[in-house]
Amino acid sequence: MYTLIGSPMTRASRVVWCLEELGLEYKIIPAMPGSDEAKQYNPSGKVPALLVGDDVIIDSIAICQYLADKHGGLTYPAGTIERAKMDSFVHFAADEVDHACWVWSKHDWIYTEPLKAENVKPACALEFKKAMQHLEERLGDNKYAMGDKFTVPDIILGQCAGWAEVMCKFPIPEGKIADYFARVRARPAFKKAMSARK
Ligand SMILES: N[C@@H](CCC(=O)N[C@@H](CS)C(=O)NCC(=O)O)C(=O)O
Repeated sequence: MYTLIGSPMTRASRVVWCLEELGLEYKIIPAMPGSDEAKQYNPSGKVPALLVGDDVIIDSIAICQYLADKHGGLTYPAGTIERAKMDSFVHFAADEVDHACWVWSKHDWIYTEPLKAENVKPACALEFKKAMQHLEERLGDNKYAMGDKFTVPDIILGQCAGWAEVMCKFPIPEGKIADYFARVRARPAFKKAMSARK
């Protein structure tokens, strides 16, 4: 039984999705970002965090990759070409896609007014658009990032898609990209992760 720290309204939803994909037992302590409860587990107050015995793992991607490695699903063995290519997708998701959504969010509803900079949000929308063009090239005709196998980057990209569309109002390109996001988000484990938000 794993204990996940973090409201499922946050990046903790990635971990819930991962836990569901792997068929693992878990409970959620729905701590809000920056709360005293979150700081009990991660001094920065950031969520998610995962309790593993006496250890705490922080960062949604590190947690998902740990679970995937430990339970032998959603990934490839370290040191293989497939793993390197999969990790490259994960870094793309974090650097190009999550980053655009995160900076947009800071300049929309997280920062106080004096910290919000003009033109940052349109710049984030542009970065997201460029990322989607790159994603389309990288996906080709693949079903998932790595082909027929659903892996960790599909979770990160799939969660970012909802964030981008619903919160940031970034347009999702029709065709291969919209179809890819619809495909990953149609998975039963994603639907269970979304139901944890209610
Ligand atoms: N790279 C980290 C980012 C964690 C993060 O920033 N989480 C947000 C909620 S989605 C948070 O806790 N924000 C509070 C803060 O930045 O102080 C991850 O993927 O877990």
